[in-house]
Amino acid sequence: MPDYYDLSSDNSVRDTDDGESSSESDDDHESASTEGLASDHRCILHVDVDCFYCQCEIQDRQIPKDKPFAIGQKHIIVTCNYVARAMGVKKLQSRTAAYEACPQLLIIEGSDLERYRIHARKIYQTFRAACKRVHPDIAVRRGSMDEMMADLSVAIRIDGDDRVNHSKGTVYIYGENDKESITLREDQTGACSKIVQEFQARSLSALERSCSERLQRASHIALEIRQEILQSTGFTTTMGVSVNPLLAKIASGLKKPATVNVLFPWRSQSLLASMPLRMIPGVGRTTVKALQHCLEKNAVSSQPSFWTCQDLLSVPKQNIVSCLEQVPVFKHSCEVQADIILHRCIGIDHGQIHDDEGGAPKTVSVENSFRRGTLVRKDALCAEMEELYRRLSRLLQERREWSHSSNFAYPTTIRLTLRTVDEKLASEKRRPFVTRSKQSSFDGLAFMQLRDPAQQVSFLRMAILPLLHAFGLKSDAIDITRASIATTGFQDLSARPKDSPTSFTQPSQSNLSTFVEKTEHGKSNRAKSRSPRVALNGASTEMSIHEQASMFHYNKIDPFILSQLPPDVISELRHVKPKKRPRIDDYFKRV
Ligand code: DCP
Ligand code: MG
Ligand code: MG
Repeated sequence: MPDYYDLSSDNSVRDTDDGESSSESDDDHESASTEGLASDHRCILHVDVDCFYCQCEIQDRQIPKDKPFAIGQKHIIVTCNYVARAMGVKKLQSRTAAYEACPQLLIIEGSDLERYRIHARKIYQTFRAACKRVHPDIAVRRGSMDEMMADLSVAIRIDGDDRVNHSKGTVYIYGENDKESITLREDQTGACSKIVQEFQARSLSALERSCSERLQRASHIALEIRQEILQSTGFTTTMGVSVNPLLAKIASGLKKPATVNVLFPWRSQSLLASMPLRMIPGVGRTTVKALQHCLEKNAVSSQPSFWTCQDLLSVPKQNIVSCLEQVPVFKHSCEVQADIILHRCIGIDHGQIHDDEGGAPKTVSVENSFRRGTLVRKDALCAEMEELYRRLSRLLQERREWSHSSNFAYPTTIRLTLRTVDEKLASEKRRPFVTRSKQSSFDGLAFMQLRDPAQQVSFLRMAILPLLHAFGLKSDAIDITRASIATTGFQDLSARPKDSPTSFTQPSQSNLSTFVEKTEHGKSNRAKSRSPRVALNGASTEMSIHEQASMFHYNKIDPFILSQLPPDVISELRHVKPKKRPRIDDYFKRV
């Protein structure tokens, strides 16, 4: 499940008002008072596009809306339309299981994400523009490809706002009926909670009444925005409205598709208690694995098929902290992380929506995975990389569309990540993989100025080959299961001095010689490159950017890799013009 805000920079865990973190007894977690939750004066909107890839296909290929169909990637289906869901097909199911549920299911191949990304960008831009029209100070942020959030608080006026009367459509408010039945499903694991809740009528406190009024007004703004997205892009979306990002996201999953759902915080407790723990942002596979031991120790039922938030809340906090110490990324912040997770389990989330100023991705990356034992030679890896260069080049051009000319952005760092099988770990681990990364500076400006796709590909190749060399792989004794290339550090380089675009800026020697190696657990070890140092000796300033870049990179290439490249590529790299074929006259001259 994607996160909506970066946990690592999450400022959400302030010490709570009552200083609970120091005074709390170990086995008595704070319970969220409904008054406390209602005192969060925010109105957060979370938007998720309904069966996103399927709607893209309906638009691009005119597939009939009533046909059950799914999008396939490798051996699974990543999503399916709501017609197929009504027949029992589920997201992230194996193809076989999907066909069993619905034999007439049409599966469309969806490995090429390019079209989906373009639709996603249009939807986000429409959403963003709609929010800014409501109020220019609304902070808007993109989440995963089909998700976005906005903090509508600044736009909520209680007095003199007649929006409620004019907006069209209905809003679903969880808990308005005496009895509610909701299914919460975590897609990755298939964990599924069926929650049946009876609500007793009770009068609301003043704080709750004011919160209820604000959220209902926010829901009418949401209806208008939803309508605008539908009209401009043709996509239906489901929206969740609540007092914080966590509850807004849960709200958008309550009733799908094409609805606006409001979750009042005082009605969230029973939902959260039975919710699969994996649905809490920041609680992924690794975290649950680390918590497994203490969850089992405190489990009420002997063998639950999945853990819920309630299960975690029954574990003493100190035990949770000790378990989190095993997760390398949490090692130095396990106390804080335990608080974040426990707070989220009771619906508290102080995470802010920071405006992303247009939503251009911070990283553009491509990756491919391979079955174990199939990519065992370095030359085969080089061949596979060619496809990644082509895809990355297309994506970087596409990202350009996100940036307006005023903040035209260029990547300044390139990173190669390889996941290899470590035979030494094979006896102890089911997944004996080691993930390592190498990165170096990248002249995004020079790259973006190349217009010819073939030149862009060779530019990327030249940037990646030294990194590949730095891995020190053996030529015929490797086992790669995943390769990815990422470009990051997007900056506005258009402000460079006027003469710069025509001259290749040589990266500083320290940048060139330093690679950052990252282990699976995110540790960074600065390591000296093993590639030879070279300078742009004698490179003429008259040379084109591409020529200079290529010359520069050519000298850095591992001789082994060079030997694997086709002669035309080598000559292109060296900028050695192919020898003129001798003509008959030449022979006469020699004589
Ligand atoms: N996706 C994917 N792999 C995953 C999860 C999702 O490729 N593990 C893709 C397919 C989805 C898209 O991302 O269409 C958005 O994911 P959602 O979880 O939002 O699923 P949908 O939009 O398809 O369905 P829903 O209507 O439930 O939101
Ligand atoms: Mg979706
Ligand atoms: Mg989604």
